Formats: sequence, structure tokens, C-alpha cells
Amino acid sequence: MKKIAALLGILTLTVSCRTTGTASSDITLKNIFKNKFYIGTAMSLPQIYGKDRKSVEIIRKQFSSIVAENCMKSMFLQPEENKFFFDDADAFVAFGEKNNMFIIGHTLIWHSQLPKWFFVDKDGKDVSPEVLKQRMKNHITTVVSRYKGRVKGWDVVNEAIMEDGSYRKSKFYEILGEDFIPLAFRYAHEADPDAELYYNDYNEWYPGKVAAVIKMVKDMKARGIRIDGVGMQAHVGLDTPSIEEYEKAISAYAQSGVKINITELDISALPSPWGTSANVSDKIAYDEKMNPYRNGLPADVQANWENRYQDFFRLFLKHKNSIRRVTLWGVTDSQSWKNDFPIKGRTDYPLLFDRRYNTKPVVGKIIRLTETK
Ligand code: 9MR
Repeated sequence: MKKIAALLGILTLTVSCRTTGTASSDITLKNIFKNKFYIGTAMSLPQIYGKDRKSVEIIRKQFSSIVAENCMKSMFLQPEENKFFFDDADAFVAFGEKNNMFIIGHTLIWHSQLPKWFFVDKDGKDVSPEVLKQRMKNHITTVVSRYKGRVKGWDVVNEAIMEDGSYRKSKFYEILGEDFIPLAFRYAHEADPDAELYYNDYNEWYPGKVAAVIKMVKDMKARGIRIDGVGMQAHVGLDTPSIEEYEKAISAYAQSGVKINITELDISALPSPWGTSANVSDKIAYDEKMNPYRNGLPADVQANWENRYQDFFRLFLKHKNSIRRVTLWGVTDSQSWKNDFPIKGRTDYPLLFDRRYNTKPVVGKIIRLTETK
């Protein structure tokens, strides 16, 4: 019996390969999405330096685009004023070039993971608008120029708008007002006129946020300032947001004349009664009830989770003409930030490869979706 089942398996694979006209070893995410959008992953330091060898193998085989999960954040690139540290970012960019990938820089201006000196003078007081502009310009110009022509797109500003459409009351906003966003885009464009420039945020499907981001995009375009895309982070859960809500946002952004990047996709399988915020400073105390699947997902949750991934990819394929890139926020479940957010020490299953580096069955299901498009 077993032998027959194995034979049937081989036949099915051969047949499905024939229908796509592709050898089975070529059926990878990056090949299957080639003429649709880039498919990417975030990279951690052990991956960038080749220490996590099994992940690197997956990245080379499956992905056409990469973004640094952490090492290009300002606290790492410029820990002290004018003292830049580029070793990790250089290694990341070298990896991308060697493997012929579409390289994304994340992120130039973000209120979080920012070195402490950025907003204060030597007496610890807030700097003036002029000084802050100068510091932003120096940071952006130094970083973007270093990778000119090599990093193809930048998350210029990250997480500046709240779900209700108001501006986040960050120090950037307090000192410079809304103008800090167009200023950042100007500086980035001056440093590399060919680079694509994006505004990136989480929960970018809330109607208030959608409206505010579109207004910002239109204002910048009207002033002749380059903005190529919005990055929808897509840290989503099993129920929230609905596909309809998400589609409305994609359509609205597309109509405003920018491309959409799905920038940090992961689908949590864990309970999330607090919603889908990715505000890294949010913390909730550990509670055993909130960590129910330490030894694996029950079949019904697994099925929901797989359906959810397929629903999202179906949506991305439907809107492929507006979507430039879909990037997963990591390779394997063990790498995922979701295991520690907003509760530390849970076991989540948000990514496409499991803790043993196995390709999850959902990957084949996602690939099959492309056969009818
Ligand atoms: O995944 C990242 C995690 O390793 C870091 O500790 C955290 C703080 O720097 O940032 C995570 O990535 C965030 C991204 O840079 C911006 N959007 C939300 C992501 C998840 O928190």
C-alpha cells in the first residue's frame, strides 16, 4: 500500500510540474512569483553572517528580495553622533548583491530604536528644529549615499501615523511638525535619485490611517517630492483584519498613485485579544492561557492558519499590478519576533518555514494559487 501511495505522490508531482511546464526543483516562491512581484524576507544577523546556514539556504532558494530586520536601524548605524557603524549593514548588502536580490533598507526615520542623542543637546534639552533637520539630513545622506545604486528601496519613514489618522506624537513631530516626513523623503531622494522611497506602517488598513496616509502621499506628490510606495507591514492575526478591510486599503492606496509593498508579513496563530498593533513598546504580562500551543498547532487552528495565508496571497495575486513586493518578516518560526510580542516567551507559528527548517505545507498551497492566475 505504502509503495502505491509513494508512486501516486511522484505521479502527482510530475503531472503538476507538467501543467506548469517547470521542473519540480524550480518550483520555488521566487520563481513562481517572478513576473508578479518580488517575494522577500527579513534577515537577522546570524543569517547575514551565514551562521544560520539552513536559513541561508532557504533564503537563496526561495526569496528574490531581502530587508535587514534590525541592523539598519539608526541606533545601530549611528550610536553616537557622527560615529557610524556599517559592518553589519555592509555584510547584509553584500549578501544581497552576491545573490542578485532586490535589496531594501529599513528604516531611516523611526521614533523607535533611535539613539538617545538624536533629539537632545549636551544639557539634555530638546534640540531646535534647525538642529534636528541637520541631524536627520546627516543621518539620511550618510546612510543612503553609502549604498547608492545598491539598496534599491528605502523605508524612509516608519510608523508616524496612528490608527485614527492623527500624527504620532513623537519627538520628530513635536519638534518639526508634519513636515519631518516630506523633509526625510527630500533628503533621501537627494542622496540617491534612483532609489525607490516608501512610507511604512503597521495596521495600515484602519480607515483613519488609510485616509491620513493617502493625504500625506498626495501632498508630497503635489509638492514634487518623490514617494514610490506605501509599505503595509501586515502583522496580522487569524481573524483581524478581514480580507475585505485589507482589500479596501490596497485599492485606496493604489488609486492614490503609489505602489503597495507588503513589507512585514506574518500571521500569528495565537490569541490576540488586544488587536494587531506592532508598537514595539507595548508589553503584556505572561499568562499561560495566552500560550496554548507550545507543542504544535491543533488541526483546526492549523487549517484556519493555512486558509488565512491562502486568502491573503489570493488577494495579493488579484492586486498584483499594484503590488511591488511581498516580504515575510523572517524565515522560520523560531526567528519570529511574534514569540515575544506583546507577551514574552510564547510559541507562535507565523512564518512559512518551521522550527526545523522544514517547508510548511502551506507553501505548496500558496504556489498552487498561482496556477490559475
Ligand atoms: O523584528 C524586529 C525585532 O527583532 C526587534 O527587536 C524590534 C525592535 O527593533 O523590531 C522588530 O521589527 C519591527 C520593524 O522594525 C518595524 N515594524 C514592527 C516590527 C516588529 O516589531
